[in-house]
Amino acid sequence: MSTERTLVLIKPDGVRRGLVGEVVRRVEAKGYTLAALRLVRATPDLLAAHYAEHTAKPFYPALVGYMLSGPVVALIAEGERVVEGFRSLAGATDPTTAAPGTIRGDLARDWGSNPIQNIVHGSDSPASAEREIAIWFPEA
Ligand code: DAT
Ligand code: MG
Repeated sequence: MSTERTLVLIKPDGVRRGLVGEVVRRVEAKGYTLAALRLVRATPDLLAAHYAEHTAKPFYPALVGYMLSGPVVALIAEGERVVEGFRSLAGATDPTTAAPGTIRGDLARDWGSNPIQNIVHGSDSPASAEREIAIWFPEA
């Protein structure tokens, strides 16, 4: 692999609120290349693989319910240090305290519901990215 890749998910709240274009715009405006993009309905098995590190956490059932609540947009973004770069664009996990200027800081908030709804997922390391890309884009 010459260029680094990351997996971005626009979660069901992002799709429902019409924010697909805005998220993709930010990825493109930053200068990263889109290598693949698709609208997907997650399944419990797919989410168990994707969130393997979280399946034992108390918030996991609520997280799965949220991720199954509507379609998700999955995309692969490419570019030097894109994993770190997209995490920086996405902002902190908690949308209330995510910095203004970030996707979560600008577009997400606490709705008083479990789990945290924060619009996007971004892989947290190049190794996670390749693992997650194989789950969401088995042909890539
Ligand atoms: P991130 O998405 O910033 O990598 P993570 O991997 O720790 O965060 O958690 C995955 C998702 O699970 C996160 O985007 C929102 C949800 N989540 C994390 N911690 C939570 C908690 N304590 N309560 C409810 N939902 C949580
Ligand atoms: Mg994570």
